[in-house]
Parts: sequence; C-alpha cells; structure tokens
Amino acid sequence: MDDISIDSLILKLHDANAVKFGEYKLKSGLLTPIYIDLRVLVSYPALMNEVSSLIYKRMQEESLQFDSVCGVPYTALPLATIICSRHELPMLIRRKEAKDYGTRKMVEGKFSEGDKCLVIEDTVTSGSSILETAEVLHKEGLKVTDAIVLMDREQGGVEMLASQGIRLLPIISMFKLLNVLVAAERIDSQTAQSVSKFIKENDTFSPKKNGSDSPAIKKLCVEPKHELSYAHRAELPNVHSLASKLLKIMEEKQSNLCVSADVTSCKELLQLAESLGPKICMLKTHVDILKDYTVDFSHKLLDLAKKNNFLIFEDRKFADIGNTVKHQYEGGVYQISSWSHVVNAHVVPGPGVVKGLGAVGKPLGRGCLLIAQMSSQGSLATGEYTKAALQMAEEHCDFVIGFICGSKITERPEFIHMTPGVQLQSGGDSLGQTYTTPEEVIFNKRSDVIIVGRGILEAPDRLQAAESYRKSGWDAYTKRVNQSSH
Ligand code: 5BU
Repeated sequence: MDDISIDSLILKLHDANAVKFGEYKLKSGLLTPIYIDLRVLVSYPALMNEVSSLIYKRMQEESLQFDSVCGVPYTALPLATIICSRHELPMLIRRKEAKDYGTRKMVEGKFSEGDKCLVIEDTVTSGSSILETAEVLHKEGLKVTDAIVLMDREQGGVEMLASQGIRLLPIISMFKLLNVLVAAERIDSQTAQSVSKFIKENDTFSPKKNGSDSPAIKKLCVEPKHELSYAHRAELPNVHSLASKLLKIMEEKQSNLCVSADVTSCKELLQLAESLGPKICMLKTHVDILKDYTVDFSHKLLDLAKKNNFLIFEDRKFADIGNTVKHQYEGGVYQISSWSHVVNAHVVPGPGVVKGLGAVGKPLGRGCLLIAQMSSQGSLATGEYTKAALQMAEEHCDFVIGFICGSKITERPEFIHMTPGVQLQSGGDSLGQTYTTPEEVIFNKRSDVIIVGRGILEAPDRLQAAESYRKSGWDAYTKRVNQSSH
C-alpha cells in the first residue's frame, strides 16, 4: 500500500462526503466555506485502511521514535487502532470525559513515566484538540513531541503546536486538497479561491487584523511547563487585566482566600469587609440576602475594597438569555455591575449568557467566572457540561477570567480556578453542601482560590479563623509551586 496516491485519496474523501463546500459552523462558532468531517470514514472500511496506511507510511518516513501511539478521540481513535493492531504497536486510549471530583484514570493502557507517545489526529484547525490530548498525556507523565494529522486546514495549527514543543506532521494540506479538487473539476476555481481567502484570513495563531474578532483566534495561549506562581501568571501577555489584578493582590497579600460574606445586614457585611479585608484577596457577596441594601452600602463596600485591596465578587449565578441577564446585571435595585468586579454565570443557557453579561461588563473592565462544577452533592455540572464551560470560557476570554470548580480543569494559566465548599474539616452540611480542606483544594486539586463562608462566619473568632484559612491556603500553594520547580 506504499504507493497510495494522495490525489486519489482526496477524491475518495470527496466522494465519501468527508469534504464539503458551502457554509458550515465550526466548533468555535466561526462560519467556514469548507467543512472536513472525517467522522464518516468509519462507514468506508477500505478508506479507513488507506488512511491508516498513509499515516503509518509517514511515521516510517520520519523515522519517529515513540513508545506508544494515541489517537485523539473520537475520529482518530479507530485509525490509531488499525495502525497499532496491524503493526503491533502499543496503544494508549485517552478518556474524553473531563475528570470530576474522583480519581478516574484519564489514560488507559500501560506506560511508564517519561515514555514518549505519538499523537494521531484526523483534522487540525488551531491544534487545540491535539494540545488538549497532549496535556492529558503529559499530566500522566508521558512526553509528546510529535503528532501526525491527515488533514491540516493550515490555519495556524502547525505554528501553535510548535510553540508548545510539538512537531505536527500533516499528510494532506488544504492547498493540496483544493488543487486536486479543482484539477478533477469537482469544484470551480472561484470556490477554491474563496476557501483560500478564508483560510488566509483566519489564521488562529497569528491573526490578521481583519479577522481579529473571530472567536477561534483568541483562545490560544502559552502552556506552562510547570506550576507558575501567581505573580508570574499576572504578567502573562494574554491574561485578562482583572485576573492580573487579582493574581497580583494574591501574591502581595499572600492570600488565596475569598471570604463568602453570607450575612443578612449591610452593617455586618461592612464590618466583615473592614476586619477581614487585610486577610483576603476577594470578598464574595449574595446581595439578594441583605435585608437593608442601599446604594450607599455599595459605595461603602467599594471604598473598603479599595482601602483593603480586595476584589468584590457578587455570586449572582446568572442563568438566563443574554438580553435578560444584561438587565439583571446592570439594572434593578442592585445595579450589580456598578460595584461588583466579578460575577459568575451558569453555562446552561449557552454562550448568550456570557455575551449579554459581557455587553455590560466589558466596557467597565469587569470579569466573569463560569460555573464549571458545583460543590453540592449530586450536582449535574460534571463531565461534558464542565468541558462545555471550558470551551465557552476559551471563546470569550476577553470577559471570562476563570471558573467555579472543584479542581483545576485547564492548564491554561490565564484562567483562575475558584473553589467553594471549603472547611478545615472535610464533610458537609444537612442541605447537600460538601466540604474539602484548603490543602486538598489547592495542593491536590490544583485550584487557585478557596471560597470560605461558614468555616469563618460561624467561628468564635472570625479574624483568627480567616487567618487560619489564609495560612492554610497559602501554605498549600507554596508547597505546590515549590514541588513543581524541583
Ligand atoms: P459555605 O458557608 O462555605 O458553605 O458557603 C459557600 C458559599 O459558596 C455560599 O455562598 C454558596 O452560595 C457558594 N457556592 C457554593 O457553596 N458552591 C457552589 O458550587 C457555588 C457557590 Br457556584
């Protein structure tokens, strides 16, 4: 099968409807005039074999050295299986489900620390799917230095992966594909030209000015090679200015503690902000549980935030259509956007909720946290839902600064992970809340900020309790950073 012609394969892919022309929506939301969908391959066994042979041929031509092969799920998984079975190569399977609170294995198969794994993919646009798989493998101690892809859309994937230390070897380029289809009169030259233009204007790695609004463009960033300090992350070029401010506060005050000020009177809340202010990086509110809210209170709270150098986070959990949340954020009695630096939102309505909030918050320099996981027992925010929250954040990183989650859900260092359900003793309350310790949250689950309510509010000495949580969270963080730098 060594002399399989790429040209004939391209025509067969076109026959199988794996390459389509028209107007299609990409994962990023971008409309594309060409859609490559190699998922249909599984219905064409002869084509599956041809593609697998070509990938294997490329592996040999490049004399690639590796200990195992991993196909990016799902489309490349059967391709990797065919190659590995036919040539008796060890394979690994990456689980696609996001890891929740448990310790389920994310990579199946046998491997040792430091083993090299070759990644196989069917199509690459930005390279983010390969990077995501490489991240999972990396977390398990595997090295990824090479990846092979059948179709490269030539939109910056090679460059982006190179910047992360991964060499991408494409088999079919977009321009080869267009040339062959034009030569075979499958498409006219006008179609080919408009596709070429689209590809050139939508480079996801080094975006041109005219395409800079594309959501696909904003999502990439530099991957850390080890645990970065809060101070280092504050200086990253693509970090949101508010996230940068928070990270600087955390470093300066040696505090990754957010106090959840769940009290019902303005006076008590202001007292908390005054007394605990020096210990915290952020104060979280539920403004709608206050019995005596006034605009004057919001001014006083902002003054205390300035004086004690912390950010205000109204835990409003917006969850409606864009147009409604816009009004809820800006208007009504509370006018949340006028005083709260950070708000959060459920992702259940889809991206409209972020767009609506962003319309109000972005001009004010505000930031939003997406609820990717919840601390309550039986929460439905797990697995694919959590992944969807991550994707939404990546696509709106000019407003989304991070997540509410139980553990770190992405290695992208510009996103801040904040975890509620924290007490010095693990356990729970009678209404479904579950508690984890600061050490577990920051060191083992690798979150950034602990959110503590009753652990402090119900303590006999709130200031002393806040100091215990601050110290415990900070110690866990320094231990994490120091451990990774050794
Ligand atoms: P506690 O007293 O530490 O249990 O308070 C936790 C706070 O965090 C409380 O205000 C909740 O509304 C908030 N919270 C939470 O506990 N779990 C979640 O998943 C989210 C918010 Br989102």
